[in-house]
Amino acid sequence: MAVSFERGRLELPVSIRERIQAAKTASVLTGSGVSAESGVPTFRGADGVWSKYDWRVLATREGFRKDPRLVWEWYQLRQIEIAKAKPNAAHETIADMERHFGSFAVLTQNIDGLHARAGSKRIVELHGNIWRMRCERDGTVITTDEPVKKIPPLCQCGAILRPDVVWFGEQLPETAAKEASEVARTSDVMFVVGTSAVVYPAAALPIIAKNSGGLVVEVNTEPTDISAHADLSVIGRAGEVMPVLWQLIA
Ligand code: BV8
Repeated sequence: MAVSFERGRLELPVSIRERIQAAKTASVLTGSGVSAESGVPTFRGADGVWSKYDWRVLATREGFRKDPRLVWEWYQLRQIEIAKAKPNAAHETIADMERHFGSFAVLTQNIDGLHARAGSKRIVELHGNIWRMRCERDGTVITTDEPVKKIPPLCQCGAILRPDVVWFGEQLPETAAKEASEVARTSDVMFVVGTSAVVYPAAALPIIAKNSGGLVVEVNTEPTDISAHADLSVIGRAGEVMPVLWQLIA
């Protein structure tokens, strides 16, 4: 069922509200759309990142091997942008929601760290984190809180460090993938916020939740590939919808 969020008003069906209020376990799957109102660009859609940059060059291991400097320049640019961004009302509402349910997890495809900055505690980072870099030779992992200075950054073993993110064609971190599937299987309700649901295996998580008997509530500015599977699909901006939706429930 699709409902639109007009002039700050949301018609939440009683059956949906009651199922969420009765939920013991809950999860939120987020994509770049949840950070859009914080000024972080999304990937797809009209002026998305992939309409300007070639993912084969910038978001694959082959691209990094070919030109680590270029890839680091792109991640440095994004670090500078993300450093200026602040969590928005959607991130803050999701942090509030965690305190309400017995068991709660944020499953994010985002690498911007904004959920943690908003106060969320249990976060499964499916695609890594832009503030971490790692050495593929000796396993060193370095966390920074400011944009990388020297490009490309070197490990003390001499090898070039890479961003600790998941590129296309790379497996998700095993622990994150396992935990996310377990969370999806056991969620009485999964909120799916700001993702186009085209990138797998993350996009399969709402289907796993649905097939396991969970309620799926989507919040997006437009319909997506999983809208047909959602019990409720709210068309609106996450930063505006999430606080109102949560107020109707909590
Ligand atoms: C894997 C890096 C096993 C981090 C990203 C061919 C070769 C190799 C692999 C594949 C292949 N074909 C298919 C695959 C699998 C591939 C895949 O799914 N491709 C898709 C595109 C078809 N997946 C993978 O490669 C994954 N690994 O499968 O390993 C394997 C191994 C070998 C071979 C095969 C398989 C790894 C995927 C991770 C890729 N990493 N980025 C970074 O730099 O950020 S991709 C990128 O997409 C980000 O991670 C991002 O998080 C992710 C998903 O995008 P979204 O977050 O959903 O963002 P998007 O812009 O798409 O959508 C935003 C949504 O928000 C929109 O719906 C919009 O309407 C909405 N919105 C906008 N504003 C708002 C809003 N909603 C609410 N409020 C708003 N204000």
